[in-house]
Amino acid sequence: MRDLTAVKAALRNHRIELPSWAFGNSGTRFKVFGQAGVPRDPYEKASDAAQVHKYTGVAPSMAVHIPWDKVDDYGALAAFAADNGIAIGAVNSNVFQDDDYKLGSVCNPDPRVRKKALAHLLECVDIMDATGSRDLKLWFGDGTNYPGQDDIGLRQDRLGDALAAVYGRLRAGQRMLLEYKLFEPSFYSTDVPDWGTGLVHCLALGPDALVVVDTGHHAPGVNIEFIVAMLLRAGRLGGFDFNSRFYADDDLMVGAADPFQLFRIMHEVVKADALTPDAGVAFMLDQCHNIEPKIPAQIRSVMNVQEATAKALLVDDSALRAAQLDGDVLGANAVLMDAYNTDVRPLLAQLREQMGLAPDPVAAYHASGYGEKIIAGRAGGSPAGWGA
Ligand code: RM4
Ligand code: MN
Repeated sequence: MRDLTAVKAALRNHRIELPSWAFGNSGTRFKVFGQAGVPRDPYEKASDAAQVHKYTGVAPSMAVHIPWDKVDDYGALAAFAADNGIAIGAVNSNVFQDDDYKLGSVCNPDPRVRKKALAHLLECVDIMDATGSRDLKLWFGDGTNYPGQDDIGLRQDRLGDALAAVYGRLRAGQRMLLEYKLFEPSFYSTDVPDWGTGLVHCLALGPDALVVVDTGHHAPGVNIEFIVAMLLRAGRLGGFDFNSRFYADDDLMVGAADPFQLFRIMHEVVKADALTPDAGVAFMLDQCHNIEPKIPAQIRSVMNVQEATAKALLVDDSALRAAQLDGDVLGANAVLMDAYNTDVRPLLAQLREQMGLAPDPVAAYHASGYGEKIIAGRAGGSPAGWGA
């Protein structure tokens, strides 16, 4: 059992980044169910994200997605966020929603389309300069639907060229986070389908190119914590896009489908001493709240990450190591399960009180009246959404 003061200090310093798109309307390809009070622009998204930070104390930044969060003056957006107690975090590119990208973006066989996609990625770096963001997060929907449709190797060459151009444009202190996803929107081949492909590209680029693990982007049954351990060993884990899935890329609340998996992932992070902000792992949420209210869902998600992290911090490392070295299979497993089965909610409630926060963030949010205020105040205009 770790020293509880140290556990609380680690939880207090942990930072979780919120996605701007979680506050806008979202849905499936069947239907987007609009909600009342949804932000109409990135400023209102930042106000909502600030609420999540206000009640959790550990979510001081909001990632943006371009062009969904396009504004005239990114410096002004960053200043507005700062006035509200948060920062603008990772800048996410979007090269998957333009008619030109039907056959891909940076891997497209048409050089005109590749050039257009690259220009967008470079524009995202300009935005980072203005917002002071450290991370550029790249996810490509590129791929093919039919065998023979395009050349797998040539597409990798095109990808490598684009990544090198973007990497070369980064300034000191800026990083490129490359995300992989098994399938969808492409169904036969995806150009960055797995962590191996991501890592190969990052290794070719340089030390500021790192892999992002989106927990919803694997085949069912994949041992995600193994991937996390391997990327940490290689010094190439740039961060997480946390969410949970029952089937494919469901983008449900992290910790909802499989809290044990989240604990196992956080156990690898804690073992590698990668929890503190200076370790360089960005703990981001990438979720959509299609049927549930968005701000409380984000608060709940932050709490779920905190609970898994607290349990991971409670693992008795020396007992675990002793059992492992003894070949004590059941003993080692019992040490891990003891930590997982600990109810950490009282510990987290106590920590929040020590941080000057309400012990129950969801209840405190509901009591604040903010939800009613935005429903009344955001009546006109068009609600933000992901426009699919
Ligand atoms: C993608 C990927 C990206 C996210 C978008 C919304 O599937 O997960 O990280 O920016 O969805
Ligand atoms: Mn993601």
